[in-house]
Amino acid sequence: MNHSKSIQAFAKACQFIPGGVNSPARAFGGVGGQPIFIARGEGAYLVDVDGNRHLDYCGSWGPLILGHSHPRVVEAVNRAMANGASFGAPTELETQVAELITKLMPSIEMVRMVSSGTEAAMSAIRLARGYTGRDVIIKFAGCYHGHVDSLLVSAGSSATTLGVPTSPGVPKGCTQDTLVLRYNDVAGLQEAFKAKGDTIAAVILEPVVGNMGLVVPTKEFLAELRRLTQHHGALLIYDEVMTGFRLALGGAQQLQNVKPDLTVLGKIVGGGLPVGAYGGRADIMKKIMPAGPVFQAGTLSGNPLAMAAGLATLEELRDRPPYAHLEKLGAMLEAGLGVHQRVQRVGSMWTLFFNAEPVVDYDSAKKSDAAKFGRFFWAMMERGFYLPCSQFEAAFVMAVHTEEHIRQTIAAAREALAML
Ligand code: KE4
Repeated sequence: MNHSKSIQAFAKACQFIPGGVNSPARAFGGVGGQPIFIARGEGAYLVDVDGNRHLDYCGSWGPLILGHSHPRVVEAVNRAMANGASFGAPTELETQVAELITKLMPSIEMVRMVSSGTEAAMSAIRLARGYTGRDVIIKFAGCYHGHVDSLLVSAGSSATTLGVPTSPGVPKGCTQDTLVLRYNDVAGLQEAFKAKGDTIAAVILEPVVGNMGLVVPTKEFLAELRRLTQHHGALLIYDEVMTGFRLALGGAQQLQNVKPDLTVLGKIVGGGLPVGAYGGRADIMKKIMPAGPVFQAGTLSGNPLAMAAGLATLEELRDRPPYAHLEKLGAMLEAGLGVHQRVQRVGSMWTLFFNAEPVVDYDSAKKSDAAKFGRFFWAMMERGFYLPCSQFEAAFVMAVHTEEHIRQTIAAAREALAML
């Protein structure tokens, strides 16, 4: 596969952009080589600047559950653009998106739009502390909630891929109230609440983890988490930036039958445009300014173009739910790849692990052979399949993928694995 134009594009980008990319997750740091520059997306495919077509399993890291350039989304954004990009004043479109979110995720009684998952997580943490009057936040090693100072501790995703799970530049003061526990560790959770229960403002987690690679919570872990937070007056925050509207129309909380106090959203809720959101119980959300004293603001929060893309995406998912199709394709892929390698999957989120053991937390995830994943990544790339460029990420089946796509992927993976 010829990548000469991508190589030129990367060299030029590196003159003006740190590392040549606007997010380290795209830097191919976990797989070696240089990033491919994309010219356009077409349904299930990416077309790069050298004209190579790639069957896409990254989907912009999750937002594009409907596939690239979905007609309903393109039409909605064009219509919105014709009316003007942004007003710095409220529009009815924002209310439509907010109302639809509350219908699709009943635990969300009120919701505030922001412009990224990071901003949503940061705001939810501030709100939890403002509402409870407490400071301690519990997160889990390997989970990633965006580059929030207070949560950039033992963070997954590209922080792990590039070896900085706790970043320089984050002062101790920002993380002194962040307690990092082991995912799926019920005893650790019980000890933490026994020791600090009345100081804990909230627990935030990925209810199905994508950022260690795909890790599934045990039922006991989720049940004890809900029981302990309720008992100690701490808030349970579900970070559904990746799982929201992906694992079910109502997200992981619908699948797990858990009612979190706050939910953090991103990715799909923006349909590929910059949207984050946080929402939950009305009594908590009413603490957010101007209704309450907890400050949060944003020039482009609820931006009309982003709202149009998000609304079109959510309405399409409501009108023609793709979840049975996504489950069927995901199960096909798991069965086909699982013969050769460990595959961990929930619905359309999956990770092929180079790891002899089940991956249940950050320690077990880090035992994966990331170098071997890198060789697999490039072997699949050369065969026309674009995977997330890290062992510590989830891949995504899109609604526009077909059974034939899955068969082609399994055949290519068999070949690629045989030559590693
Ligand atoms: P953003 O700020 O990137 O919109 O969202 C942060 C975030 C929050 N919570 C979860 C569960 C997330 O997965 C993310 C972002 N995910 C990564 C990929 N795993 C985004 C890719 C990137 O950083 O470029």
